[in-house]
Amino acid sequence: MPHKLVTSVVDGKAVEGARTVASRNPARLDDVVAEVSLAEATTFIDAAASAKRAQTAWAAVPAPIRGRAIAHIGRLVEANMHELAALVTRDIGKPYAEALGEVREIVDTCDFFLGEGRRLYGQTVPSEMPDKQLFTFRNPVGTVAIITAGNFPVAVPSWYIVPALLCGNTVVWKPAEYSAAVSAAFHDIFVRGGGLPPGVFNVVHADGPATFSGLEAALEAGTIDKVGFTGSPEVGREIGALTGRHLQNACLELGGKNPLLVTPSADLDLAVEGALFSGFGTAGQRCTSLGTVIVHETRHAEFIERFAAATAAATVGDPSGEVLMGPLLDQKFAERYESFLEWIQPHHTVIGRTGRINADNPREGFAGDPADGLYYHPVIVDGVRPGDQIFDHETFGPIVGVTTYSHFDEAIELSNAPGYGLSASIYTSNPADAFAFRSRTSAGMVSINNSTSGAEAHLPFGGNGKSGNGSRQSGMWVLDQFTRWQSMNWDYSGKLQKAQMDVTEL
Ligand code: UN1
Repeated sequence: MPHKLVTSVVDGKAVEGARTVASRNPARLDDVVAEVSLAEATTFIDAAASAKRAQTAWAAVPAPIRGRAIAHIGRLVEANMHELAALVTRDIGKPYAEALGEVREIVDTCDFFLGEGRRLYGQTVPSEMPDKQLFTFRNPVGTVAIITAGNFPVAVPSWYIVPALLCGNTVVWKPAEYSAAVSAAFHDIFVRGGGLPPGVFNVVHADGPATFSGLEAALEAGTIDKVGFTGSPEVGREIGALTGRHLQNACLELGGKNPLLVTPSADLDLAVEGALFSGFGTAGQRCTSLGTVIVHETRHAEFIERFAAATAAATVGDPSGEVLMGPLLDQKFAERYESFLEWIQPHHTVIGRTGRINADNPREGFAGDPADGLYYHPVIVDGVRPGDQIFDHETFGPIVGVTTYSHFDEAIELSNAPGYGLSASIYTSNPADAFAFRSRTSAGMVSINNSTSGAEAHLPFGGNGKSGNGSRQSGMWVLDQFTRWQSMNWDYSGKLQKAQMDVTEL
């Protein structure tokens, strides 16, 4: 298949970098999806300056008209849904049905925010003095740098970019290098669909070091006012430190080590289905993927037996077909995942085969169709405990730990022990357990009798602890990321009334 050169777009113009890298289809490594021209730090700096220049005029467009631009973008995405989803599948190996769901999430996000353009409410507030009125307004933050991962190459960026634009901000987007082809298609649809003037939405394809130095210089120059980042906790800490030094509060959405509790009253069929989907769907590469099943000791044997059988029957293979999981995202992730496999300890019971699927004998271990890509076996590791790396850290791959508990308090403690706090679920038919879990989990998102994955586009999305700094995306909650409150008071008494000093006493 032909592949194209993907370049950065700054101020409406294509900008090439000094070197190119190939972005490959992880399901067929000989399929080069795009050659990506990698930008230097200066391109990022130029993009931020261009966003800054474009921002005043964009903010002056009435919010309902910006909402109309978002509506047009949503329609164009919808009209190109299948092509975009097929490109997601080819670029990162996400099974087609999931890729289509991901593209639909952009449409959902546009649907939500097109109305927000007519609703970007402020308040009228009573004053403590007569003949004086108080008001609040939402102002755009200014210019926004968005740095996103490639596991959700279009839905998650839309969670930032759609509300940022709607609120009157301009954007510099740095997508993952390994999802450059679909990122370029997304950018093109947004700019064309929204009729966005040059500089309003810039895209910079760059590696980590160029992005970091470009971002630092732009923060220094005052051309970036807000940073949104979805990615690993390690990089999130660096972004948090960098933005903190510039007195900014980044929106950080980081990883998860998401627990799933199976209580004595759980419906085991449902729990197994949920564990299978959130453990191995997207090959375990969602930030909401299942990390550890915490199962009551009386249900452990039965759960393991059923979960192992369901996993053995799961289809691994060509993501353009109907499979539970395709390949890992990219060579870099495959290598990282392989190093995590070394965390398996002698006291663990490994169910299934670890590592790459053997192309010569694909049915060895769990079933699979390896083709010539980054296919791995789904694996269950029973007997993990706090202190084991596999219990404590996110693996970002198709591996699920299992541990047991005897008392409910112990289950809660185990579920919070790794120090993340993104998504957590409990399977129970006891409402008291469900509500106790909700109030005691560290997670920002809780599921009752549902898997850890599958957030909807209009609910607050985000985590605590190592999963983020408490910022929330999606729905009306994200407006607080992309606007700043301004207050105004208007005194029409014709005299100086001094707050706190001239208050009428009752
Ligand atoms: C992510 O992995 O970065 O809830 C986001 C879910 C998805 C979003 C995951 N809708 O699993």
